[in-house]
Amino acid sequence: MSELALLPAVSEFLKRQHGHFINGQTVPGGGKTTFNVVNPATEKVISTVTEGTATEVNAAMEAANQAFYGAWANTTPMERGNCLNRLADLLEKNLEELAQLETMCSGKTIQLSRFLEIGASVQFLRYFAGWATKISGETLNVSLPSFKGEKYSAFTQREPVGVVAGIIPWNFSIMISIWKLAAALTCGCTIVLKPSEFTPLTMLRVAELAKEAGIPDGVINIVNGGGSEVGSALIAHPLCSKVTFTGSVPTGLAVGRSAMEGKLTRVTLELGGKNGAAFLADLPVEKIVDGIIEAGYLNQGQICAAAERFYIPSSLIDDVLSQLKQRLSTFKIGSPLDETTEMGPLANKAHYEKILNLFEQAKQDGNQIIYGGCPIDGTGYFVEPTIIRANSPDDTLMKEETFGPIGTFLSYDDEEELIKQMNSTPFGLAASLWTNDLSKAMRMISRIEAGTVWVNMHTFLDPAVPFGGIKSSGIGREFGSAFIEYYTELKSVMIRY
Ligand code: TXE
Repeated sequence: MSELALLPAVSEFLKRQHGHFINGQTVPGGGKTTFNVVNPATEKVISTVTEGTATEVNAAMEAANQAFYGAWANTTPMERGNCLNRLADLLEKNLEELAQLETMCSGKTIQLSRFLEIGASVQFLRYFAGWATKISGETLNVSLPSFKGEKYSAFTQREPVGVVAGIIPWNFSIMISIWKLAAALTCGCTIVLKPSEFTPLTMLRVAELAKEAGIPDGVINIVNGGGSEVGSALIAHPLCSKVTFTGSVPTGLAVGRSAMEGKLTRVTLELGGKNGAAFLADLPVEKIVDGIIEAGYLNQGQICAAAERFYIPSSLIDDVLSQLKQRLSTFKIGSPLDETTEMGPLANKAHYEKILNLFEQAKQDGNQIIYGGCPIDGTGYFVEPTIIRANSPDDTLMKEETFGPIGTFLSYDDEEELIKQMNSTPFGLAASLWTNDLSKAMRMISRIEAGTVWVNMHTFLDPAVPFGGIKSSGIGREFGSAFIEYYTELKSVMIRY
């Protein structure tokens, strides 16, 4: 197979001078600074974007605030849901254009862009659309004494928090934006999104589709630019009522601090970590190998919930690693625009350099590199899928998030020790347990410190199932009904009569 030809709409879109999307309009931006969007597969500049300034940040926040008290407040819950459903229809209609655009910016294989960035976004939009008509409070029994026959009634109601600032990483620029946008809009909030400076384009196109879907001007705004400029200005803005962030742990800590510092702005942080996957000895080796590939290597490992620490029974580890090596050696690595490619480049140069440093670190720690551990010669930020056998739980690659196609392995003999190892991290986003012994799995689940525990699966995010981290992997939950708490305030009403 060869590379897909870009759709004319994609080539045209890339040629435009990009900036922002504010109050229903595409805005080139008045700032003097521009930054380049680089295709990580070719290292070529494919587009330029004007960096946002205080002017765009202010205009976007003002527009979102006006829509919050105006057009969006006047929209019925049913119509809010309909808007999200119409946006889902338009994403489906423009699936190929959006998928190609995203692949050009992030290096994600075209199949993943189609299936996850757009396909899953459509599902999430439809799920959240359904919530618009179902967000409600409760009636309460009051226990105050009645001296003169007076009576009381009390109820709670959920009210949207206001203007939300959504700060988005580069690994799933559409899907993660949609999680935040759909949650905000269905609750009656409006949003200003700041995409990552590495993947600033596709949401600009999605915002145009949102307008076509009939979402009123100002409800969705996009301001592009750097984290310490645009990102922190959004958080500090007086009209910002809530921050929702997905990204790295150090940036998440800084975002959380600045949100709290100014005016106790509500904040949800979905951070990464160092997720563990534990395989029990009852499983056949082939099933373990399938599980490792599913858990650790999808999208070049650039998934916050991906597993990075793998625990394998001592009796099986040699066979597992030798079969895994064989399987990884057959991976088709190449252009992400080729439909048969299984592994594309890393998403950007900074991340590529970080991964090369981690390969060096593994060597310095005396780890055994069973497979990979090198960049791939030629153009593009390609690295080999890598298997590392660690010596101890204290090795760097057992502790630090790589966010790359690197599985680090330790063997174990004792299941009590295994639980201890799984929990020996300051992080707790997700974990998986792999076994046919469901009774054993059920007993282990509650002992594993993670926001999500998968059994015989990994990295499946379903709109109905809450997602978020414990320990240093974050605060708050997305999806399910849990998200409502984070986008609404609970108002209590008491009436004496
Ligand atoms: O992420 P950041 P970066 C890891 C991955 C990667 C490393 C750095 O290992 O190599 O983090 O990537 C915005 N105030 N992950 O720098 O810094 C920033 O502009 C407000 C794992 O891209 O977390 C971007 O929009 N915003 C991770 C977003 O925050 C700020 C996913 C995320 O950037 C800001 C991505 C500030 N002070 C990278 N500084 C995961 N686990 O999901 C930056 N930003």
